[in-house]
Amino acid sequence: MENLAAPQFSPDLVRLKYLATKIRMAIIKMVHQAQSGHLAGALGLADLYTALYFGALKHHPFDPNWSQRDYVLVSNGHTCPVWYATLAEAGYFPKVWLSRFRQLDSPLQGHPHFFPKIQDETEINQPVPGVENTSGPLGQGLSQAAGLALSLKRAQKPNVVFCFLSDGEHQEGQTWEAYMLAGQYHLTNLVPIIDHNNIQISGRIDQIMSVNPLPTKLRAFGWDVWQINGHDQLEFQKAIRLIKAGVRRPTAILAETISGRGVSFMENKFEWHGKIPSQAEAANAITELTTQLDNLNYDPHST
Ligand SMILES: Cc1ncc(C[n+]2csc(CCOP(=O)(O)OP(=O)(O)O)c2C)c(N)n1
Ligand SMILES: [Mg+2]
Repeated sequence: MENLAAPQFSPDLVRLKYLATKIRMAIIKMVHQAQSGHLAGALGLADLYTALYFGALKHHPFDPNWSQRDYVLVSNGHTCPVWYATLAEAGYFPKVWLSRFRQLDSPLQGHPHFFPKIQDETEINQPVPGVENTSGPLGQGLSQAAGLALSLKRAQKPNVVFCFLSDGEHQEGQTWEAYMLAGQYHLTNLVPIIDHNNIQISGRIDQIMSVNPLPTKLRAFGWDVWQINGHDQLEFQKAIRLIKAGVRRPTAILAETISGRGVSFMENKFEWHGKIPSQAEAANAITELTTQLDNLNYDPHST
């Protein structure tokens, strides 16, 4: 029987929404199980991560170091539940790893660690397939990404470097040094993806120390800015396609997002930046997400 509640989306979009909802469920489970971690930013980024890894990115999950890949670096490391859940969903490593998030002997630490190769016998030093940089101290990731993009450009390599950043990180001076360098060296192979959710750890960004207007500031540093709805996955994929096709100046994607997206009682509330849900809250969140999944009426085995 036809599901009358099912929204009318294109088949591609239904698949992306299905994957993003599954990833949100994994995020809730990981943080609740670990009794530690960051939910709001991770849930808000699920649509962007899904759109990137399932359609826009040049990559091979089974060959993470493929020389022609696009690189993904993450500067706002506390949002890593969304990165780990997306990498697992894409096939970079087994999903069972997610259940050991933030455990002492787990490769999936609370902030991502990059190991180029196994350092010693201890499990914690295993590289996480797909993780290309270490993060946690905010404000550093764009410098890592700009250095990588500059070296790729000098070697005349075509790889593109994506870098996820939070809006809170734009309160850090080092972020602007990296924009300045990339503007000066015309790094059109570097694509910052800014999570503009207007929350940080203890309140609303515009009330604590506003970073706005970001487009005006970025343009002054030699950048073009594409402002998108961070939950419109097809708009995001289109922006990436156009940037990859060639741009006049380095171009950043400014994604307007809703923190906690997908769980009604977490949306737009800075308190959920790093709060751990109770048993009842986690169960309610999973119930809401399950309803969203059911309403999509998507059969993952149909494609
Ligand atoms: C250099 C540095 N200072 C402080 C922190 C602690 N901290 C972790 S997340 C965070 C909030 C920053 O805001 P944003 O990254 O926008 O958070 P979100 O939108 O994901 O809640 C802070 C202050 C940190 N990780 N690194
Ligand atoms: Mg923020």
